[in-house]
Amino acid sequence: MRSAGSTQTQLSINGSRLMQRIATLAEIGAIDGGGCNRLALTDADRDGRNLVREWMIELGLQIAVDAVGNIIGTWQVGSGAAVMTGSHIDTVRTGGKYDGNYGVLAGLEVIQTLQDAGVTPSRPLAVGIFTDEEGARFAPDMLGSLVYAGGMSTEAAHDVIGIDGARLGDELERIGYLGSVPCPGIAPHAFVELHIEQGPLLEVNGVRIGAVTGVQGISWQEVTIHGQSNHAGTTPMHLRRDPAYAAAALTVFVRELSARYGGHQVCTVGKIDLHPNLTNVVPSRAVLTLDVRNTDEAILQRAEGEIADYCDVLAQREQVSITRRSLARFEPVVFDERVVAMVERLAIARGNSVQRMPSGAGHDAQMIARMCPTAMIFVPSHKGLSHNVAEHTDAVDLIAGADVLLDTMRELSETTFA
Ligand code: HGY
Ligand code: MN
Ligand code: MN
Repeated sequence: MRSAGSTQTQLSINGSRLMQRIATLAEIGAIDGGGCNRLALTDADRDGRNLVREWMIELGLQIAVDAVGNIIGTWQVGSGAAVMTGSHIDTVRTGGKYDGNYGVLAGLEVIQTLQDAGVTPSRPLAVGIFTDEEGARFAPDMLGSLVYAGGMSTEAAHDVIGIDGARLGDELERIGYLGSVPCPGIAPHAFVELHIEQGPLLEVNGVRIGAVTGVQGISWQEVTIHGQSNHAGTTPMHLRRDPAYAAAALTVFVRELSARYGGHQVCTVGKIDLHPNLTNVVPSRAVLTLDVRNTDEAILQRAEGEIADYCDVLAQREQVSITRRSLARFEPVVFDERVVAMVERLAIARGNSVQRMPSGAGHDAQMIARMCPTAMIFVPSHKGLSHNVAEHTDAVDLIAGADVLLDTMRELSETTFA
């Protein structure tokens, strides 16, 4: 790897402009408590897309919308494949202002800073807004970047049915983002994503910048449990075939599995739907989701195996039927050491405290890493909160992270990866 970037004059992003854009975007889909609800491909997501696309046009970027609605804004300067940054602007139902939004808007800020300074990089710079990163409405998560990277066909993505019964392709058309640019997308020269940590580590350690080494493996399953609907008052306990009880037992089991495994093992039951969901009826059906993650693929597979075995035991014991459907399955990803080391060096050169760390959350970078040298930059999350309206990162940290993104993108545009 050769890099001519280190002799560049140091620039700094316009912090108030970045903070203003974050605040303006956060007004779209704003909910009580200061957060956002812009589930993928809803009207609110459309409105957020329209706003950021306007900002891209104001910067003179060439806009490409692809077949799954990814928006790629490119500053067509220099030559060769673009250095790309980006993230997502869809949110979970109780999202914060920064998850995803920060990385997209910092990418625009980097380009505007260079334009203001009359500095033209040797390569095009691109900012990606990837569709449905959260996967909260349409599974899997990171769907848009997965299709962009060739990990899922456009047709399969269009046919994904959301938790509300909507078809992804129909929703893309309805909000006007069924683009004509084919997927997979053009491989960038390199990709670097700036994101809030969404965990407690940086703040607890008093460190400002995370040089992210990779992303842990993710296994999402939908578990459907059928029992027998019955009268809550007349049905003796020993005669019940109660899916709600089975769902609760499975929830406790995965919590205890995480405690037994320790380390990076995490399990979450985020969604439980009972039918008919009435006070005086023993349910006939329970549908729940399992989100199981680990940085180690072998341990993640062991956890999946234990869960499958427990479901068999539970079905037998409670006389219910249990079926499982995979919603997402991604192996752990290790980022390119050359880019991780660049992030680390440039962050230190700016006087930041830095530490290397894996990401507990999924990110678009883990998909684009299939196409080109990729890494991520983290800034602290206050109290480690995210997917929560109280999500917060101090402006000084957000600005510091964007300056590291600026330096990294500049150096990547002058770097040749042998
Ligand atoms: O699920 C995740 O980790 C990400 O927020 N989509
Ligand atoms: Mn995110
Ligand atoms: Mn998220």
